[in-house]
Amino acid sequence: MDRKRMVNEKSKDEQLETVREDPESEFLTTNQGVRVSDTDISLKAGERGPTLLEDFHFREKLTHFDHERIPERVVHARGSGAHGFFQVYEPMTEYTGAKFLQDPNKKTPIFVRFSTVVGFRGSADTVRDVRGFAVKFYTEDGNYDLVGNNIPIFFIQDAIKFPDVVHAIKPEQDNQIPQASAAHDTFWDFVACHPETAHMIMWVLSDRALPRSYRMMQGFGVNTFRFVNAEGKGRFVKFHWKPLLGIHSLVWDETQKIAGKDPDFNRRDLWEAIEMGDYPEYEFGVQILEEEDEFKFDFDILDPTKVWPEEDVPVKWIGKLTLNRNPDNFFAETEQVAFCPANVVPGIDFSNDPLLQGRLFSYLDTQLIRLGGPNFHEIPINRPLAPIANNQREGYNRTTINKGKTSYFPNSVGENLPRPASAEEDGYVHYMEKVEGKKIRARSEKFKDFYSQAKLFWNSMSKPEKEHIIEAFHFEVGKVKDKKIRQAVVDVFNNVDGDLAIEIAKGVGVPAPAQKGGSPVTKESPNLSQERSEHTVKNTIKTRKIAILAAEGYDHKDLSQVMQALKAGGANVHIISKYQGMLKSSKGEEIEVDKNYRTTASVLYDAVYVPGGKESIETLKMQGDAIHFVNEAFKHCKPVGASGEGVKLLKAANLPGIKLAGQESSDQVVSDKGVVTIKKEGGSSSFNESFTAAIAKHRHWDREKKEQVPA
Ligand code: HDD
Repeated sequence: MDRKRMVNEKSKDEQLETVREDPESEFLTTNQGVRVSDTDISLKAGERGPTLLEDFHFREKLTHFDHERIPERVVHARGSGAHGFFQVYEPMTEYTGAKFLQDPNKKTPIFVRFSTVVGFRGSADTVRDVRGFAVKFYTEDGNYDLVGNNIPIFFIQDAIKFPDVVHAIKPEQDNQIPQASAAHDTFWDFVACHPETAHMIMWVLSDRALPRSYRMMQGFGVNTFRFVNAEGKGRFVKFHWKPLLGIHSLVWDETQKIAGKDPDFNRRDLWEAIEMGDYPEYEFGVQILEEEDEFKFDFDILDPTKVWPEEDVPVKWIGKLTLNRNPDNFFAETEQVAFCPANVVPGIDFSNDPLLQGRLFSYLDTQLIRLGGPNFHEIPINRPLAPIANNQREGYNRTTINKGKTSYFPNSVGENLPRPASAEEDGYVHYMEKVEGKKIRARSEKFKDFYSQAKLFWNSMSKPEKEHIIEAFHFEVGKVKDKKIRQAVVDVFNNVDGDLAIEIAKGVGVPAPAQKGGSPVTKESPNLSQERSEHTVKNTIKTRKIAILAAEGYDHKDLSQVMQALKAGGANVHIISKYQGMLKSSKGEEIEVDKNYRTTASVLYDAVYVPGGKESIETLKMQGDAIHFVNEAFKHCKPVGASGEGVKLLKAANLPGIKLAGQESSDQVVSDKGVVTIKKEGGSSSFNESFTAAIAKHRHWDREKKEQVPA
């Protein structure tokens, strides 16, 4: 008897279709299916009389509403989901028996949920935080969950400390302040008391914690797992996701402003990209380590606060994930989806990483309270495509109607079924690792090196990235009220890099360490840096959002040809003006305004362009909003372009240290630190090329005088 079902790209969608309801095709009914004749006025004893208990529709409607909330996730409460599929590039038979990693023609359905960690369900998207990157693969062998983050390491080494770190970082227990932020006393006290956090803190204070988009961030399995092939040979692995659009971040000032202007920024970005057919794609990578190499490194490969530097263990890119469908219902899918790192399929196994070992317990446990009992695997989004057959019965919300007499094994009444499967029949057989040791509460010696990789990370950063980390320390630790904690943090980071500690101290009002310290590590690993990483794509403007500022009397030819060039490169372009509606060009053509200054802001765009048109520019020069738009984009190191009269708006904005088109011949493009200008109006392919190249770079950090801009 073969328990297999064929799985293809559509299988999950088809399964979900069986429970979808189309609201438009039905009369309004109660939950008992009785058609309702009035849902606006409750049943009363007389027009002005009391409401009657017998109004079953009223009672059902309110009762249901009263019970509509379930507990939010204790961490990762705010998230956004999407459907898609996964395809492997070539058979991975040598390394793993996992079926979904064998056939390049097979598309395995997946559901992904991206999340922030600390904030409540309604908190803003763009806070400084780790992002969750959880993928559920609906494989023919059952569900496989890869529950990762966008940072490859973790705060702590042992799961027993998870409640402590989460309590410390969440809003403080007496007053529930602050929301979705690590910038408070209890968290930094935790850091100072736990130097094992040093490496993770470097990542969390880096640009990694401010992703421009879920579509532009990496993902990591973090823990060490195992691949096991059909012969039973095991190898250690670490998992990676790499976005095909490159790895890009926001800047801190921008994230704070976006949190007010559009708290759904990342959620909206993901939703809109999928709606527009700009399907996010990520390559799947594995670092594979032979068992005999387990002790070859100066770190312990089971320590989740350490990376395996890509220079030492290269990433093998083995497949691709595509997100191509938005959920139909946020609650049913994104809220009720339940991930668990213990959900593995034959060919994938665990390591003794002590953080992972605890995770294997915690997720199922948390779902029991969050989703109200042990039957949450029956919720459609969680239901595997592989058939379920076991003797587990009953419990809250059981929907399966198990037929037959028996609910135990072995049995003679029910033909001894369902029975365990052998390895040949795809039964999951745990990897037979030899383990011996005393029962002991201890960690291995190499776990105690807390600083070498924090220093490796610091060494690998570009200059602007280092500056951002220092500024982040100034913000986060500067908000700590207790001076002792601020000092203790400086002292911890003096073990990483003495100069860094001096810089932190300078910003947070405590003395630099008496003795300059630091880890002796001099090595660099460029792929740890977003700016230096070979994974950071800087040759496409696909899906970038570009603002065009214009007013009545704009130059239509100028605007249209730049807009067309940007659209041809795959960018999304918005016309922005004081009022929505139609704008008239200098020659009478018309164009529709997408947003006005009240409904948008420069922080919601990747670049800004100002076309010519004398009258339009005269108007814009008198609008503080337009000048501010340009200034703010400039300050956030975004590409800024202008042509013809448009250059005059940039002049009025007073961009410090920037050369604009002026003296040159009219068709010469002037490109200075991402500010691209040309005197001529009406189109130039060389302008389009330079501006496109500037946008593809995403940010231009070399604007040394940007601090002078009052935005
Ligand atoms: Fe966790 C949720 C990722 C350590 C306990 N975790 C959760 C989610 C992600 C991660 C992405 C959200 C899943 C979703 O979208 O529903 N967690 C990680 C990573 C970790 C990690 C990459 C480090 C390697 N987590 C970790 C530890 C524990 C937990 C050490 C406990 C011992 N995590 C949980 C949890 C959550 C959770 C309490 C909250 C909601 C849920 O599980 O479903 O069980």
